[in-house]
This record gives sequence, C-alpha cells and structure tokens, in this order.
Amino acid sequence: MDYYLLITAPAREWTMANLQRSTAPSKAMLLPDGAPANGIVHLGLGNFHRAHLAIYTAKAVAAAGGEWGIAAFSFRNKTISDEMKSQDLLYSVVDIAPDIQTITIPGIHTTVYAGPDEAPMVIAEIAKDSTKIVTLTVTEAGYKISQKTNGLDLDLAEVKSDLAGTTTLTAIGLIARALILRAQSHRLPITILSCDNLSSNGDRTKQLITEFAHALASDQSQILLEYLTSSVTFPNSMVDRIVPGTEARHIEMAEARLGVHDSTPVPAEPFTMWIVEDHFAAGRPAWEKAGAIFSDEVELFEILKLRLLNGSHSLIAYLGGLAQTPTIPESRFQPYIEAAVRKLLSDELLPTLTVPTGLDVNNYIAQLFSRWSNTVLGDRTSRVGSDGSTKLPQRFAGPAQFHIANGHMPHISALTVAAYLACIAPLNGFDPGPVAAEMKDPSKEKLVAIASASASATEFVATVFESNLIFSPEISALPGFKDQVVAYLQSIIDNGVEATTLKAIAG
Ligand code: CS2
Repeated sequence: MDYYLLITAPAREWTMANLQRSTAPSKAMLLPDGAPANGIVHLGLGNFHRAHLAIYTAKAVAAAGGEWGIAAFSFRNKTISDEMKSQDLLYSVVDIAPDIQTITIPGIHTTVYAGPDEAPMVIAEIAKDSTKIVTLTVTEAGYKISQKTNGLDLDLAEVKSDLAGTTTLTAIGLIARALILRAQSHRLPITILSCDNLSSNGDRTKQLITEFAHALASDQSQILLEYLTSSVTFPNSMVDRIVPGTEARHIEMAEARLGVHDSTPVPAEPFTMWIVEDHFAAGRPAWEKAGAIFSDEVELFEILKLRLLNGSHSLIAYLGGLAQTPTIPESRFQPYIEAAVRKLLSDELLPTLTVPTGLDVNNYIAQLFSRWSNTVLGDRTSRVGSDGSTKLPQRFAGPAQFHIANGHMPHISALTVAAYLACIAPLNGFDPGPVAAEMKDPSKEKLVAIASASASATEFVATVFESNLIFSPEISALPGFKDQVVAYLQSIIDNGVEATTLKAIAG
C-alpha cells in the first residue's frame, strides 16, 4: 500500500523517514505531467477534516483506487499546514478508546494551502478540470448565515468585500469565484459537499452560493447562476466523530505508539459515521468501502444527530462551563447535568424526531453517553461551548418552536440558552469562571457589549433576542420562551448552576 497505512500499537519499528518513503503519493495520484491529481479540494484544514474525510478517502483509495488526492486549504490557521509540510504532508490520527489507542496515517493530502494570500491558488485548483469535488468543514460559523434573513449575511464586511472581488475571506465567496472560472472555461460538472453540522447542509450551501451569485455584478451573476443550475450538485450529508483539539498529551501518546515525533497528530474517538446522498456530478471515491453509508434519508439522520448529540453536547458544555468542569466527561458525570441531559432527550428532543428506518434510538442514546464518557480522549468543555451563537439555532430552534406550538414550555432548552448567555456574556457582577472564559464566539463582542449596557437580565435577554444575534425573529418571538430564559439566567446568578438545573428539571 503506497499512501495509506494502518498501524496498530506497538509499531515502534517505524521511523518518520521510512514512513515518508512508504507514504509518498503513488503514481495513481499523479497526472501524466507529474502534478498531483487532486480530485478533491477541501476547505477547512482542521482536526475534524483530518480525522474524518481524510480517513474515509484514504481507506476508499486504498481499497478501490482512483485519482482522489486532497488539496486542502485553511482560511486562517497556518500552523497545521506548516507542520504538515514539514512532515511531507503526513500526520497521525490517534483513535483513543479508554482501553486502547490505534494509530492511522492517512497519507492522502497532496498539497496544503493556508491564509488569504494563498486563496487565489485554491481558486485555481478548484477551477482545474481534474477537480471533481469541493468538500467543506468550515464550521457553522464559516457559512456567514444571518439569523435575521435566514440567508447569507450581506451586511457582513467579509461578505461585502468578497462580493466586490477585492478579497476571498469566506468559503462561499471562494467557491463562487472558482465556479465562475470553471463556467468560463471547460464547464465540466462538479460537486460541492458540505461536511458541517448544519441541517440540510448541501441545500443550505447551494442556497448561500445562489444568494451570493444574485448579489454579484450582472454579467458574473448570470454566468454563475446558469452553471449552478446545469452542472453543480450539492449532496446533503451527516458527519459524526468527536475530534478534540490537539494537546501536548496527544502528541506524547502518538509518539509513544509511533516511535517517531509527529508535531501535528489528531486525537479522535474510535466512533465514526458518515451518511451521504449519492448525488455526485463528476464521480466520487468508493467511500462506501470505508464505511460511509449512501442513503436518501440523510435529512432524518442529520436532524437526529444535530438534536440528540449536538443539542445535548451544548447543554453539557454550558452547564459544565458554569460548574467549572474543564472536560466533557467530567461535566457529563455531574449527576444533575446527566439528569438534565436525560430530561432534554426524553421530553424535549425525542418527541420532535422521525427516527430513520432501522435505527435503534435507545441504543443510539446509550452509545452517546458512553462516547461522552471517554476520559482518556478528554474532549474540552470550552471546545463544545465555542461558537454557540451559530450552533444553538441549528440545535434548539426547531424543538422550541415545536413545543411552544403544542402549549408546552421546553424548560431544558431555555436553560441551555440561559447557561450559554451566562458563560459568554456575563452580566455585571457575575463571574462564570475560567472554563467559560475559554469559550470563543463570533458574536461574543456584541453580546458582551449588550450585557454591560444592561441593567437587568430582563433587559439583556430582550435586547439579545431583538438583535437576532442567536435566533431568528420567529424564535425570538415565541410566547414565553424569552421570559423562561430570563428566569433561568437570573436564577443562575442568584442560586448557582446546580440549583437552577434542578429547578428546570422539575419544570
Ligand atoms: C460538538 C461537535 O462542537 C460541537 O458543538 O457538538 O463538534 C461534535 O463533537 C461533533 O459534531 C461530533 O460529530
């Protein structure tokens, strides 16, 4: 096998030097002129991509061949790409179960780019006729969705300057520019595949690129709109694997098992899942050989995962942030947090779902609790708590709307929003502590400004809901929901997180 290795510990006879030789791109991944065959261009070179799509693609190519090298681009983070370059584009994925660790080296990347200066090279890469698929893991925040309009946020400075053609700062802008080049040259079909936690992520990406196209100057607008209709597909997909950020202890774990130093390994849970719609305009790797499931029920899986896994994850993270528990397992093992999660699942999330055919939901939930309990993986509370303003609407808007329309107050959902606000934008005089302080959020600055200008929890939550920084106007206006968030926020400040959670569980 030339470009994919599965190494199970202990494999100390390997050295980085012989790894590099054995994992150099094979001839199958080179074009006749010797250039790498990047069938896939990926946007978002973070740990999730490196432990998910990269592994599926490496395994598929190892099993079934094909010219499917990945050229990957990071919009901001130069560190990962520099480290990968210094290791001949290799890195290890450490599957961390509580009792065993396994190392996989997916030598599937052929080129890496990083930073706004290199965006034009990525556009050129996508425009090549050999590129068949563009994949994205840019996180919820990377799509630049406005809750106010439920579409592309045309008021954002980055979106405006991408539209003007002076920059390429957004994923949507970058893809749009590249598609225009394709439309003006060979016009070959291409697939855009979102691998982010958005509901109907393919349809959503299509909608945002189409809105970008409408907002362009008229000649380019026309070219792009026609090409989108005739030659571009956007399959929906559900992705799942818990992948924390890399810490020093993960580097040590990788080195202990590999016998060589890898400066950029990826820690990941052993569980992995990928459900994809089979709508590829120009072919795809044999991902089914690597365990991907092609299905027409992607949307059901996606909503189920976004609510049961990700919605509960947010609750665990914000209660854990206030409880000062730095990891997800430590948070989830607090008895009152576990009780809140169970109540959220049974009373507020499960009733809103249609379970996909053949899925045993009790088993799925049992598996979630065991995945959240992986103390050796040690996923951080602050990682899951980051970017809540772009995650909460995906996870809680539907359920909140459903219950209030049926005359019930979703108490634990309201508690989640209150705990989020208490962590990200504490009111004057309240200190949520260091775990919450590590949580980042694109709306943090605005929320903090609103908090410091507010005289009470009532005024704060009212201004946040009016600003549509988190929820759409419909969700912000749901009768009683805002007041319940105010009540729990005030109670967190007055009585602490545990007492407030117990109150919310009692309803
Ligand atoms: C997490 C996800 O960041 C988050 O909010 O819920 O990254 C989660 O770990 C993945 O979606 C698991 O597939």
